[in-house]
Amino acid sequence: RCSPNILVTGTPGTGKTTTAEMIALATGLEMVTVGDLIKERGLHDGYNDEFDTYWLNEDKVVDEMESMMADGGMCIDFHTCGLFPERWFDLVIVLRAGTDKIYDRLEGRGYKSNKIQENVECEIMQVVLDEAHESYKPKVIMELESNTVDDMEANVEKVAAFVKQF
Ligand code: DAT
Repeated sequence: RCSPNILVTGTPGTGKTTTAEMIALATGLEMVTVGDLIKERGLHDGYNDEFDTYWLNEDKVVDEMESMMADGGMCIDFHTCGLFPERWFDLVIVLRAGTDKIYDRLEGRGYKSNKIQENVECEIMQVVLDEAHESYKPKVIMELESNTVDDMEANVEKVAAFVKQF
């Protein structure tokens, strides 16, 4: 492929969707928020009331996305990464943020306290970073701080440079 596929992953509230939007604007890659795709196309097994989220159906998600990933040029964002085939991605960005930032951002989004707590623990335990290392080669993984707007702008510049030299 002549244009890369990029995955932006990380705990909810680390800034994936915002960062992926800015990457798409800066590079011309097409952005897909996988969480929205799951809702719009029903790629789930119903609703989990306890955690206010859909039960993920990994096979439905991967089958649906296979053709859109085939030719490159995609920047996708999702809060977990182990379900995607390794061959899809040329760059896997793992965004990290302080637990105070995660807390404030998710509270601002109206999340219930058990869901905020679950995600704060996920970030402390670096669950998504570990999952990325289990699923992708070290050379494609880029761990980036996303605490401030300056961080985000610097991250987008790094990714834009990667896309340019691809
Ligand atoms: P995610 O997609 O990881 O759940 P988001 O992109 O929706 O996160 O961001 C959540 C909120 O936090 C949103 O209001 C934008 C803000 N935000 C994200 N990253 C930020 C950063 N690096 N600096 C300041 N605010 C940020």
